[in-house]
Amino acid sequence: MPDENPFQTLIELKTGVISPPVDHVIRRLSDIKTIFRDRDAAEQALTGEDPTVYEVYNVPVPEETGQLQHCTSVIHPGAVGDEYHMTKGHYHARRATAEIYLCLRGEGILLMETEDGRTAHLRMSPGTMSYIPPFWAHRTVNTGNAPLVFVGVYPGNAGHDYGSVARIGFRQRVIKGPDGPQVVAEEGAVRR
Ligand code: M6P
Ligand code: ZN
Repeated sequence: MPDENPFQTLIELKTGVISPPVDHVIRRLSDIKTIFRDRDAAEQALTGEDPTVYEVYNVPVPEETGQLQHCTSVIHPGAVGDEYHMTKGHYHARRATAEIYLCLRGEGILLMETEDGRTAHLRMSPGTMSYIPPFWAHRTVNTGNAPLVFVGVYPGNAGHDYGSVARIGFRQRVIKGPDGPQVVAEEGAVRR
């Protein structure tokens, strides 16, 4: 029996802000500094202000099968050393769950990989709708000069597993190359 009512939120397309106000997560550089390859550049950046790297606006929905989590993410432009601002990245705790990203603003690259070593990436720009299949870890990188704003939709019971990415790291990075953003293989061993 239905025990919930339909509802609607409004996304400000330029900023990604959702109203009425929803859960708001702010990730500052101090929270995620270890994800960047140039640790010295990260420490150097932290001697000044502690910049906001990205924000997530999460519409609260029960974490249950059948539900659809949905949120906006806003990755602010910038870099740590030669590496663009990016999200922590995660697998879904329930691995067999997919996700869709609809880009509203900005330019970016969606990095993906599987536990058995496959890698992929997709360019994001306004209007692109990217499909992250089940079992693929995902991390989003802002390669432009404006905020990268996108909507994410995923199963209610998917959950976030950050531990695996933190332990293993991502096999690909996006760095500033002479001709623009470059996707490069992570140097050295996969585990660190
Ligand atoms: C997208 C979705 C969210 C995720 C957010 C930030 O909006 O995938 O589920 O939380 O990006 O990414 P992360 O959780 O890896 O920091
Ligand atoms: Zn996800």
